[in-house]
Amino acid sequence: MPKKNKKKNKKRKDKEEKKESAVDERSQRSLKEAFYSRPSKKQETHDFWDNQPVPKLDEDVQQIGPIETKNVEDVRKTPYALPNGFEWFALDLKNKIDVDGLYNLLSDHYVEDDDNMFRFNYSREFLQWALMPPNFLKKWHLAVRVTNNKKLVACITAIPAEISVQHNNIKMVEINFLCVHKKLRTKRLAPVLIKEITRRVNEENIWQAAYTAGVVIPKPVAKNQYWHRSFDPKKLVDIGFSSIPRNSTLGRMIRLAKLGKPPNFLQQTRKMEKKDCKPVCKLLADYLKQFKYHPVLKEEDIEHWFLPREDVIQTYVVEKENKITDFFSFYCLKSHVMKNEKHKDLNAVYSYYNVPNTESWLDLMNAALHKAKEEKKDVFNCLNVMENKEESLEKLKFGPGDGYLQYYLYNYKTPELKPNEVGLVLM
Ligand code: MYA
Repeated sequence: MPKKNKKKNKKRKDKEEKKESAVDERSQRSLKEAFYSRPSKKQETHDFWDNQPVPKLDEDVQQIGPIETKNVEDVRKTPYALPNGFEWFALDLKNKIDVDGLYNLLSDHYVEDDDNMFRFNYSREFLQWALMPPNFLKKWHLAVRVTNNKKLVACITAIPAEISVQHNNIKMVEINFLCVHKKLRTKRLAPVLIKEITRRVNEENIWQAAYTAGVVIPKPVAKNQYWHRSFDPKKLVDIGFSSIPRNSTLGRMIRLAKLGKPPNFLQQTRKMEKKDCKPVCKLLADYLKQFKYHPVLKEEDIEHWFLPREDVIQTYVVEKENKITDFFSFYCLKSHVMKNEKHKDLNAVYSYYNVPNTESWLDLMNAALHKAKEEKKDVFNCLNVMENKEESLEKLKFGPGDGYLQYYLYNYKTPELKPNEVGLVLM
């Protein structure tokens, strides 16, 4: 081909790519944030939350520290009363029957998107991973059963954690899996569950908690947004997770979803093994110090949270000259697709902790995308925490979702944090 034509062709190709990348941006923007509610109008009064040690929604928090202090001796000795016909039950998650019970309750009644098209489907293995870290307590795997037939109808969980808030390390709990059976909703059972888990945590001389939610209640510490990188646009469009933007076609979306070149260090990347816990622990601790809200993890925690478990958590380390220099991780979480004949599951992964050290954040995240794609996932999700910043995410063809996730602290004040000051990922 004559040189001139080659130049012309290159120019045209560049122009087309530029155009496609703009279209791509729009197509990503139309991705639906499937799991947490869109920001809703703020509720004025909160009968329950207005009487808890949390800042008011309109409070301009400037201080850092606990809101109230109490003694273990003053903690109520008896569980809170449940409505007649219901009883408290501590789940034994080493027991298959209890794991099945929890799995079934959440599988049918846990978090859905605003249009009730998708519902989280945490696997049994995932629940055991998420709820049995070192020093977990059975009494914090709290459920409500129907007294007659022992059927589980509600739950809430706490796990022990050390969390640094504005450089203060605090022994607290992480609260998760608050769920009430659909037929028992809006009967004020959630406040009873929250009060009872608080009592059980206070019994252990712990007074603070970290949690996230899609709803806005008094008062978020940070508001983060989900971003999505699609691998299978056809399926995502079919199930209503994504839509084809005006000025685009499915074919174009498919073309644009193709991954770029993998980073060179991918050959020096392998799944994390037990022997890597020490260097991974050190790398993560050094990295997380720069954020204002982050977990403090010991080697035994690293072993639990990061060692790969099939279809639950994947961690890859970069090894150079027998040294672990960087790592990345993501967890695997399916959702039920509720209104589709062809597809029953949405197969997603969520970015967990990435520590770029000798490699750039961009290359590390690109490597994570390649590994997740190899595992045949439909979409790679992440929050705009840590270094997951808009300008970098866009380079890897992530698009912002339309939902937000709020981070909270119970009984601890801190000025509101910017999304990238958060160094904590809860599942
Ligand atoms: S977030 C995931 C929450 N789960 C779901 O979204 C699953 C589907 N939904 C349900 O199962 C129910 O709708 C739930 C509410 C159970 C959510 N966090 O019983 P109600 C307040 C906190 O009549 P229901 C996760 O797991 C609401 O503002 N509070 O309502 C983290 C109202 O209070 P107020 C919430 O719809 C959980 C009251 O409940 C939430 O039948 C962290 C209404 O109660 C929510 N997500 O049930 C929990 N949703 O009148 C806090 C509603 O004041 C932990 N409400 O507005 C706090 C720390 C505890 C430990 C402290 C130790 C020191």
